[in-house]
Amino acid sequence: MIMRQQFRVLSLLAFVWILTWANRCFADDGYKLWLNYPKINDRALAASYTQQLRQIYFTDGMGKANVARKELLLGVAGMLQFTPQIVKPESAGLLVGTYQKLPAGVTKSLATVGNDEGYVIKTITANNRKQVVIAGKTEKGVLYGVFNFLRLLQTQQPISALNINEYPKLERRVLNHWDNLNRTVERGYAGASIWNWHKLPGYIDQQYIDYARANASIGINGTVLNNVNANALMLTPEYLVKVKALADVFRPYGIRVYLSVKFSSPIEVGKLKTADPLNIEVRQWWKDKVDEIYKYVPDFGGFLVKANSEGQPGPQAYGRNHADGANMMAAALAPHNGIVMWRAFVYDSNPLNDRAKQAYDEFKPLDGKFADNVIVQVKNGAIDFQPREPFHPLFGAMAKTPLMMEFQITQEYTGFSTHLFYEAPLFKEVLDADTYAAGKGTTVAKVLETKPHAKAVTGIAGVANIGTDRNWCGHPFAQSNWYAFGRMAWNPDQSSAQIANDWLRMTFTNDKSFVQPMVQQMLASRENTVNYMTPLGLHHIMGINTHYGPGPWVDKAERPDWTAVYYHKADSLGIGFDRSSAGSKATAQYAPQVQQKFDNLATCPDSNLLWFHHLSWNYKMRSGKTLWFELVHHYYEGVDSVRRLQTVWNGMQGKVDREQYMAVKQLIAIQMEEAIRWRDACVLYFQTFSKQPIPAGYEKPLHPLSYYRDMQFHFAPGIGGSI
Ligand code: BDP
Repeated sequence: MIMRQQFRVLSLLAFVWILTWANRCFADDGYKLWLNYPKINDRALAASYTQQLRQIYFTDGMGKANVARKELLLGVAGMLQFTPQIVKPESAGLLVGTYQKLPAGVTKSLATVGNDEGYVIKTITANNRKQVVIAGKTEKGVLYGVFNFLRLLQTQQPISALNINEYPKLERRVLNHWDNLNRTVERGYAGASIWNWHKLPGYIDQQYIDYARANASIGINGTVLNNVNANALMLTPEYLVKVKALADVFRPYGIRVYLSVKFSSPIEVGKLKTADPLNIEVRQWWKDKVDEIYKYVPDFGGFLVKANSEGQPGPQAYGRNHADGANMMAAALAPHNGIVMWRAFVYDSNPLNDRAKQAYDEFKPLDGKFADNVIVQVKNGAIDFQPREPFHPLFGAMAKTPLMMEFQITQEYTGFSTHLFYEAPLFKEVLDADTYAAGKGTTVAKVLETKPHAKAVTGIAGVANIGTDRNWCGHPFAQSNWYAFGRMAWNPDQSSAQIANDWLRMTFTNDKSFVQPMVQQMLASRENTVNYMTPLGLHHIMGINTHYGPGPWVDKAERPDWTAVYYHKADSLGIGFDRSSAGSKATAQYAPQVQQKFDNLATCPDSNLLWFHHLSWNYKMRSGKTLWFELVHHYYEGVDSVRRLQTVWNGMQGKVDREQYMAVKQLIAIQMEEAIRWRDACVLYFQTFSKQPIPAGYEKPLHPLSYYRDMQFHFAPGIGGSI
């Protein structure tokens, strides 16, 4: 008898062990992103959801192949572990569909939605019970509504009194892939390009479908498939048939395909002698090419163009301007409702006294000269996606031209995919910045949302951080940047904290003892990196070419504005780029209120100080410290904050999946090393000018400056080129 009992206990233990082991083997590798629908263990909550969702009604047209229906059922099966019954509207706890197809009795109790992509989710009382209705104006709206509803379940919100009315504030919410045809990704840190051009169009990878699902879940509705440093081959039938295959996969998820095009394509592909935008043959070539593209992809979105920038061909080679170039393509696209996203990231000629002024100088005179279907895509700041930049002056200067924001989701300048850097606060800082263009309160977000003319389109773009790494983005937390970009593109008013909170719950766990401290760490992470890389307004002091690691000493490059010394201007007297009215006068590109704020040392924020001013090492800061001391302090604070992050994360063991836990733990250790390297290299380098000691109380740098200068990083990732 005793033997038998012992045997039972032993078998039970073995069973538990096998389960635990199996669980480890099938650990979370991050592939499912925030669409991992784990079982809800809170019994009471699961029971209340189950009661509401047991019976579902889908309107006509939402048959088994409908992607919103599939996603909803997938989510319910995962979180609640059952398959709902599909019933008539009267018997349903949840009704899902487009307005016009829902029973009139139901729609009459719903508010109408803002636009074609909008939806409402409302709990109503009808047929003697509570019914939840997800109603979209169009099928796309329904899809977005379903994803929002799933988010409520994923984040364990009550659904008994819902009254949600949502619509996107910006129309074109697109990812820009800097993916090359040979599958390298320019500034990509998560493996190769997910587009397997060689196997397309015959082979549709499941990852394409999951990519579309993930994008739709956060409201992204467009994707530019290829690098802005474009290869003209993209426009040949060989590739267009592949583009069509991807467009067909994405269409049900409301995602349109766009292409980056090379300005010289008429020469390279069309064998013409010129690409002059005013040449009749060239114009005809683009028209014919665009007509051809629409035969493959009837809902093709349009072109993204990098011209006369970093060696890319453009209209200026023919004595024409950006508007001439953009309008030529716009004319070809207009009959199909396609658009041109023309980039303002230009700095082709001599940087003269300040590269930061170039885009404004070239584009401001063209305000109002662009065709109706052109939108000018402007990077968040005037230099280049630095950890911190003041908002780009063009946002306050183009009243007659639709402008589109370009953020960089991939972490080219913010630690590749090794550093935990949550970008939402960076996005938010720029979106909330006041341009004063049409008086106080004309924030950058408002500028983006406002249509300067009736036919204008609005939009926002993010340079994608996606690759073939199993977890898509390289760092588990880099997924939060893809996620946050989508959520903020939908509604720039959302808070970084709310988005972080949702993402953490959906990706890892609803456990508050995990979520709350990690929201704080995510929110702090942007400033942490600014501190150990480029505090007080410093910028562009990274390694040359690869942009990896510190390189404040870089003083030789093909062009002066590719060096670091051009930007920090450290000398025995002080440090910083004088862009004030007494210097390069870049501040004059802002509205007078903003200009004054940045010009005046009393009002210029510390965070932008050395962006706008060259100050002596002994300049007295607001804190009372000298500039030198303050600078050192920020570098050390940056490293200390990574230590804090490390401690908090170490305490998360057991709260999240082990594989994810270990991945982040190892990455933070690397981040720590790199943060120390940034700090030590920069402090030692700037010390050669300040000639002042590192104040007492700060740990000594690990190595002499020469050690950091001599470090080599062969094959650091992310170098692409237009191949
Ligand atoms: C820079 C990148 C370069 C891109 C360029 C761009 O280093 O690889 O081609 O931006 O946006 O930051 O065109």
